[in-house]
Amino acid sequence: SSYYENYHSLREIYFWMEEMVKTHSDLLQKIYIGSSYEKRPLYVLKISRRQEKVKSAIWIDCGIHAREWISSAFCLCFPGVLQTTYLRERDQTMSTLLEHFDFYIMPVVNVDGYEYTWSHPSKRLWRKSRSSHGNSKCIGTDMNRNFDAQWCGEGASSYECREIYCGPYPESEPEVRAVARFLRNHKDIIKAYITMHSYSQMVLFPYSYTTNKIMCCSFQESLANKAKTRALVSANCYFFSLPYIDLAPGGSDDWAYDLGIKYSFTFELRDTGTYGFLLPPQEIKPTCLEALAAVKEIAKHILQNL
Ligand code: 0X9
Ligand code: ZN
Repeated sequence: SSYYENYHSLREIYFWMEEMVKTHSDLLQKIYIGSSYEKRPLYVLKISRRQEKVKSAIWIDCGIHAREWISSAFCLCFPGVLQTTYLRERDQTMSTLLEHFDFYIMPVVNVDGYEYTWSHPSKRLWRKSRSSHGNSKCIGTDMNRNFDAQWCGEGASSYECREIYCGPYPESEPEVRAVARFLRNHKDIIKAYITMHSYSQMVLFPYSYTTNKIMCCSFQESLANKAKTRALVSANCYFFSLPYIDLAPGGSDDWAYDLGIKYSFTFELRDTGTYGFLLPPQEIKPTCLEALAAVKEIAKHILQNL
């Protein structure tokens, strides 16, 4: 099986990024955006057909939650697919999209947590960062409760030991701060914010911090229909939906939306619970292809409505 049909350790991912930018220096750049709590570098890959003009961009991040390995697998396979379909076979949609958009891909946001799930087999289901603040009893902040969007309101916890701990203050996590700073600095060109999570096979849109439905529903419906008929290459259904009945403030999607990025989505990739976070490697490729198809649909929609 190919590189993209397996999960990879952080070491391998760093190495892969290095190799990718070396091999495709005409198309890929690696941007350092900061360092983690445990001082690991945070990188974003910029995919860009070198052109004179400043282009619009689409941001995709992966691995906000440590245990959601399929998320980072997506962020690796996207450039991988590009390498084959765009460069070799001249995929028409992809060429068109690359003519108009740059892509910013961040393969692992929560590098410390990801490493922890790999190096401590008994901690495979770790979710949070690995930071410790003050003399807190427990380690880790939920990065998807740490963004400055109704931070630590109902649906997050101010207790350090909870899985949904919001941290001591908004952007207390250096990884969250790095992402937020990058998005703030590029908010005029970034037209879509997409964040990959797992699991449940849904595409969520703001808000999660209030029950107000802001992006609902015509765009979502048309996209959902397209997704059903075209985008989803497998039989798997992704439902577009408002997140939950339960509130979940401090999330990156809501924050990006309020920053002014009107197309803001959280993808919950496969599966629906059979394997959950322990999704078998055989499912990486189909998951990647169906999510990629949905990303393309979003990009096409934005292009038509720029
Ligand atoms: O609760 C989350 O952070 C996400 N689900 S997960 O199972 N991957 O943890 C959903 C995020 C939805 N968006 C916001 N809460 N803003
Ligand atoms: Zn998640």
